[in-house]
Amino acid sequence: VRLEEIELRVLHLPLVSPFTTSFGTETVREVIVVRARTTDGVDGWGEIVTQHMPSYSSEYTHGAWDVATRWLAPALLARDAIAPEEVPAVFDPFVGHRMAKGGLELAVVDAALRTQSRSFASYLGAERTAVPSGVSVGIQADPVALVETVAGYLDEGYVRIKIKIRPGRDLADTEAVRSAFPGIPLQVDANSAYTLADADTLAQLDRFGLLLIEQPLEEDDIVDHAALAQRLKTPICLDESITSAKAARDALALGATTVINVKAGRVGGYLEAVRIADLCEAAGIPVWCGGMLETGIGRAANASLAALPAFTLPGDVSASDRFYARDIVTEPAVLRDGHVAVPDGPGLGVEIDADMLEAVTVERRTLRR
Ligand code: OSB
Ligand code: MG
Repeated sequence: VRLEEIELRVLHLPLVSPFTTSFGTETVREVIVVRARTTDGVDGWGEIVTQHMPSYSSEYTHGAWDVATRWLAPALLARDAIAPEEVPAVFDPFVGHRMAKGGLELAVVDAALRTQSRSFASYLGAERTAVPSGVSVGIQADPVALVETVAGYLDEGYVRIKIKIRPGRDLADTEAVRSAFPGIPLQVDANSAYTLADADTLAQLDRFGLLLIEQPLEEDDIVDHAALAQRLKTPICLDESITSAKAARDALALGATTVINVKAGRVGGYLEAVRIADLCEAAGIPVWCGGMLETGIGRAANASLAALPAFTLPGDVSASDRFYARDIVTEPAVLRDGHVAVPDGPGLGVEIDADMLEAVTVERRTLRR
């Protein structure tokens, strides 16, 4: 495609309930939406999944905004024409900022695929038409409230529950959910809140028959994760640490992880995410699709990614209404029989709700070639 302009918007989307993790509480999802317009007037959409603060990773909204408007978008607009597969090379001179790169890449891919009337799912190699849907449940006021919240999601049909934990809110919370729902597929996510010194506490999670524990230690604690893996029966699944296909290969080689959470934003885009899925599939490592409280844009893209054969565990691909009363797309993801449908229309297969997009935009910038 030949790009005419790139528009970036910061959105503030209210959440239906506060989302609490070991790193903080969010009540409004601050996120960046990208629109890439071709010289033929076709719009492609992407989403930069940074949050307000650099707390999940070093990236955050206005850091992404700066690098995208100052460096990344101008580099795309300087190209005469560009194919989706060429985007990573255009971004290669700029170190890091993977979420910013991933969101811009998605907009270019979407524009190209809409031009060709081809779906994102088929472009990625998806084989399923719907994906099993798990839900990520934030830390609640107490274990009783947590059990109530989980019961609500199970009633809706979610096929796998993930609860957030942090020091002091781990064993009792997990025990409460496990004893209320003995048979459900259950996993926990620590978002880097522990150190190797907590190994004894984390080993006590073994008795709850968890599918996995997600990212107990810090992003660069690869060797410590390998040491922790020796002390746990519960499989370790890295999230924050897997920043690229290379990082995934290294973590697997060192025995730091036996399951991988793939998030396109964290690894710099969907093309790199597919590479990670491919290498895990070749190594016999289970993979699932993580989430970053995506709007309908990223949610459609995640459903397509999760439909690849390598994705053998249910992902955090929930219905839009788990987070938002109204989405910025006209046909938000819904839960049906525990599954979310994989869009099959051109590009991401969703249309933007222009009124809603406008209503939640708090900042906007357009760059032209
Ligand atoms: O660690 O998976 C995570 C949300 C924001 C940042 C990090 C994480 C999460 C989630 C929510 O767990 C996943 C979702 O979008 O449903
Ligand atoms: Mg996680």
